Amino acid sequence: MTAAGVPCVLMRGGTSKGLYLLAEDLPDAAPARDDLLMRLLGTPDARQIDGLGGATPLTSKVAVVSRSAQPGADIDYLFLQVGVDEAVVSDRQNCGNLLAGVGQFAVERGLVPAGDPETEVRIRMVNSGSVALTRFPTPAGVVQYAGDTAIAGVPGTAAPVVLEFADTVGSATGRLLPTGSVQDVIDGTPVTCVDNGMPVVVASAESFGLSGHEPHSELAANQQLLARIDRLRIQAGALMGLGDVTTQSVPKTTLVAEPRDGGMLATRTFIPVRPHTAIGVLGAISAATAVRLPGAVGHDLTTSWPADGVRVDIEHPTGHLVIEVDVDPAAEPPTVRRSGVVRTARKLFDGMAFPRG
Ligand code: NQM
Repeated sequence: MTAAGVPCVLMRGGTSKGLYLLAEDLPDAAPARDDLLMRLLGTPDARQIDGLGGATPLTSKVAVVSRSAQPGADIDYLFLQVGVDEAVVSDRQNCGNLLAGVGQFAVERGLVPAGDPETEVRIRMVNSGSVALTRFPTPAGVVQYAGDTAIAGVPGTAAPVVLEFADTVGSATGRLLPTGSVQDVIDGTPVTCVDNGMPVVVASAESFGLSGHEPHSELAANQQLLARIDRLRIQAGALMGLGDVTTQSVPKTTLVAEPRDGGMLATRTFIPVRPHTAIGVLGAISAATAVRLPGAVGHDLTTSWPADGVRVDIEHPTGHLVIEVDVDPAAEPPTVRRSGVVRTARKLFDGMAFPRG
């Protein structure tokens, strides 16, 4: 007998891909919901051969969307990171990439009305409680995915999706500097642990014997490096108040270095242990926030940055991510006024998905 189908959209959001579902189409109880999502994506299995997952953390993601009851928000977006080879589903992080498709999904499912020529949707990111604003083209009230905006890591072009963030500080930990220090030393490695939308451990590539410009494949093949990253982030997670993060998707680790390609900061990011082919949106915002703070690891890399500038051009293994982060590093403690990014998204499939029985 075939299990009942679940209505869902498969969408690329930024440099990630995942299933977008209405909360009302999923079981209310988290264990039953997570079990269903794992059966839809084909988890646990390194190839996710019997499901819709793409066999990497960046393509094993879910957005659960509903109308919001919170004043100041139109819809609620719960992000769930679904394991690939491990049977885990985590709600402990945001995803700024899947976020890029949430507004369009909400319009197409009738949760919010479309404007003309564009629509703005205020999205409560349930994982952290903060509200993001998304703006995308809807000429004549119809979502337009095609456009001429290119983002690194995605072939071709698509319609621009503007994302603006506020109140991202302490998304998972409650504090911008969750260890209480701007710099800590873990196993002899200086780190800055930060949380401005994503808990991230920032370390210098040099302290790992790297240039920070290695291709993704070289990092992915370096088992010693990955084991060291894992040890570091497990200890950092405990220091950041996240408890035992052994099976959790946060904190991420970002290694920083001098830029080489006209950007402002070179990065190599691990999510949480596998290397990222690019860098996450909120991960980038957090890493850029960290290096702006005097005393932080990587602050020496920012000496040529404009003191009051908000635009940060971040180099990553497949190109650049340009973000905006407005930080007041002189405040005590340092404050973040706002941040933002331009992404694109594309609907790939809309229909019924059938979970493994
Ligand atoms: O940091 C990857 C991604 C992400 C998360 C990850 C993200 C973000 O590239 O906002 O988008 O850090 O696991 O999609």
